[in-house]
Amino acid sequence: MDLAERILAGDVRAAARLMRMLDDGDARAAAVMSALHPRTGRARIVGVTGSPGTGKSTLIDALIAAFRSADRRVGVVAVDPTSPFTGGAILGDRVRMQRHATDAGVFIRSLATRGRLGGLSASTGEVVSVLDAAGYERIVVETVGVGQDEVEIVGQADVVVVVVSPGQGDEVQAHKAGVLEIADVLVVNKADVAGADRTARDLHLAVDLAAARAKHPKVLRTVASTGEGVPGLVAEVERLLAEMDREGRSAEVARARTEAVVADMAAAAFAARIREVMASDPAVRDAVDRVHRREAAPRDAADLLAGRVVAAGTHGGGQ
Ligand SMILES: Nc1nc2c(ncn2[C@@H]2O[C@H](COP(=O)(O)OP(=O)(O)O)[C@@H](O)[C@H]2O)c(=O)[nH]1
Ligand SMILES: [Mg+2]
Repeated sequence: MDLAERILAGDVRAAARLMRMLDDGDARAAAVMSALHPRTGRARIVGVTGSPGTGKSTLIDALIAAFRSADRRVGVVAVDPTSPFTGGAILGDRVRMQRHATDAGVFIRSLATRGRLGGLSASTGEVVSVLDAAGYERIVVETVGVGQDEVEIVGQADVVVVVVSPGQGDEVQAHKAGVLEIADVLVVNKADVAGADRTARDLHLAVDLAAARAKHPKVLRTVASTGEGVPGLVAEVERLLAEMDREGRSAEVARARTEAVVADMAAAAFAARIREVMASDPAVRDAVDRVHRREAAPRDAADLLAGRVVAAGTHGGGQ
């Protein structure tokens, strides 16, 4: 069996291998992705976002267990811009979710953001596609909720879970409008901690005040570290997914996701070409030299560079 066939058969190692190839920019990955594409589109994406430390990773660990007991295969993509390559959060998440490490029905992948197009790592969409093709029915994407990332995840997830915890009062206050706009479900995690009641009350109030909006998210309480409240969260997520299917909204979200994947890919292609043209085009090099000597402004060289890249297209060489 070739790599695509192994992935379609649900082979975890084959999926991991393709993801490494994508990370490394291995040119052979593209053909495998193309072979997988017709067999994708079944997975549902659950975005989990919120400030650092609210308990998202702990909650996802509990969610995995809940989805598994309902016999669903679960993929997790943790996107953390604060951990560029190694270290803290990524290692922490791995260790935290370690108890699922030997379960072939669970696949956990940590990605660092590459700082493109609003926060999600450029390959998040590809990783989701690989998991989708490999038969993971629920894919949970964890992003740190800081402005842009939140906005980005909304366009790509079927259901967005916003996690808040007590003691971030002022912050919740400040972001309330934005949080309400993107949340399909609001979770007050750390319900075991003082102040949880107040946080939940504040959110309820805000939801009611914004009742005219399209979304009217439920406010649920969880204790991620013990699993308390998690079955209720899973039930609400599944209810929302079923409702979307009935109302035909799943297709719209899937279309938006496709658009984001294509845009990210095009952006990556342009970024690669920019570096190539910068290094190889004598006129561009001259322009940069003039900027360096303060004889021209950076904008002049950037305009020239952009023009040369567009004129050459993205298939001029490399990639
Ligand atoms: N008391 C309490 N602590 C929690 C709960 N959920 C998570 N934590 C702790 O909060 C800290 C941050 O959790 P983490 O999942 O890494 O948060 P993330 O940054 O949002 O992913 C960790 O020390 C967790 O053990 C909870 O429900 N109650
Ligand atoms: Mg985390």
